[in-house]
Amino acid sequence: MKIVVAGGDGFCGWPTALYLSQKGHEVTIVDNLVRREIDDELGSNSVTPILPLEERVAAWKEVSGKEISVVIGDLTDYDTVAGLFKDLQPEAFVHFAEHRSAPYSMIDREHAIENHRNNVEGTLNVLWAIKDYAPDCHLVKLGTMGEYGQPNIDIEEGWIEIEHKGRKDRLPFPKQPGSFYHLTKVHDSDNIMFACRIWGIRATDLNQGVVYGLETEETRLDPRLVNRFDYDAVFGTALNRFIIQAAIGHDLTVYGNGSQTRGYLNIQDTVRCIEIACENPADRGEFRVFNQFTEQFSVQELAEKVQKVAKDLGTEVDIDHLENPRVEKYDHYYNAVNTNLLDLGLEPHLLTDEHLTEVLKVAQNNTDRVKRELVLPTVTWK
Ligand code: NAD
Ligand code: USQ
Repeated sequence: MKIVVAGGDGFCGWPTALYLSQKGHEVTIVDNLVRREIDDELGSNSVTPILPLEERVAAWKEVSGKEISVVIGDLTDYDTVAGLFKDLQPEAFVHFAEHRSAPYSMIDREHAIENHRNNVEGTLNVLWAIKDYAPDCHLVKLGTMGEYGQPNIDIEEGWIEIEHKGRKDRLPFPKQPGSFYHLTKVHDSDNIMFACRIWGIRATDLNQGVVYGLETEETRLDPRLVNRFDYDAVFGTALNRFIIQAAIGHDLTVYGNGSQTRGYLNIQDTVRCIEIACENPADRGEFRVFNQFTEQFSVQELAEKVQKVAKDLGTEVDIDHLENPRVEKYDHYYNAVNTNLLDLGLEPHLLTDEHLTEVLKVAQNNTDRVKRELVLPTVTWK
């Protein structure tokens, strides 16, 4: 298939582009490299030394013999987006290209607005360009499990059957997101659902949980293909942060009592989920939602797993319960459905000590790149 991977220079996008290319798909990466600019803004960096995008893609060609095309472009620029659809006529457009950090969106008013502008405007441009230039293209859009929040009922996959005053309907599942970033994903979902309904666009909204891990089969082929690995308190995510904290002998930073529970998945499953979505497109006019995670954990459980694996490797780390910089629920009910992707053939890589050990060793080999001052959170929700 001809597939565009928007955001293909990022943590999820890069290994996905390699995986799809390895599988024989014709892949074009579109990215404006803003994530690298944000590293400069925050004084941050990837723990792994990632090469510039052109060099990564050249290394891939050398290693695999396969070519990935690159367009340096911004999805908020409509001429760029329209040109992509006109020229390439992709069968699938995989859309990772958003600002994805909850703390980043909560820094101040300007960051909240820029987060909304980038994410909502980019997705609107993609929807209009599909309508105008490639109406059969399947939009595969990365949403987030965080759109639902933590309701006191089971979380369904996008839709819920409701009986109200004797009448029934299948309605969008209620959304209670926990940051301005997570809100942008809700707005995207609404806009995509509307576009499917009025224009007959085909779309799959992948409500992804927190992604952990680093390497995939393809990134392991050559050090120049290594994936990015965030650890700072703004872009680093829970489990990956704990692994890097263990590597540098830092206390594990559990926020509050650690009972906050979320859906998680291995980066190796992210790439497969994208393949499954692309190869099983939504129908014309269908707005399809898959919950993309494989297991549920509280942050306390994750910290304890990392603590144990670090100890087995000879490093003792403590778990520190920091005052929570966020406003979020503790001791809440959490049970989310995730059967759609399993039914289409996903075979999850579950979280094992072996996996944690592999990633911890990579972190230990790169501790000189970690800036300790970026580990503790400074952005608060209040
Ligand atoms: P990332 O920040 O590492 O990558 C995003 C990429 O998109 C970056 O390379 C960035 O330069 C690019 N980008 C951003 N705005 C753009 C624009 N306007 N035009 C062109 N390129 C742009 O993030 P990630 O971790 O790879 O996440 C990818 C997607 O998956 C995001 O939409 C995110 O919300 C979603 N997601 C991520 C996780 C996770 O744990 N990492 C979990 C759930 C959902
Ligand atoms: N947490 C800690 N300590 C830390 C970091 C996080 O206890 O050092 C806690 C948070 O308070 C939260 C949970 O871990 O309860 C998850 O936080 P996170 O930073 O790992 O994830 P989140 O902010 O939700 O965002 C990440 C990605 C985002 C994606 C989302 C999926 O950055 O792009 O949308 O995971 S989900 O969580 O399902 O919404």
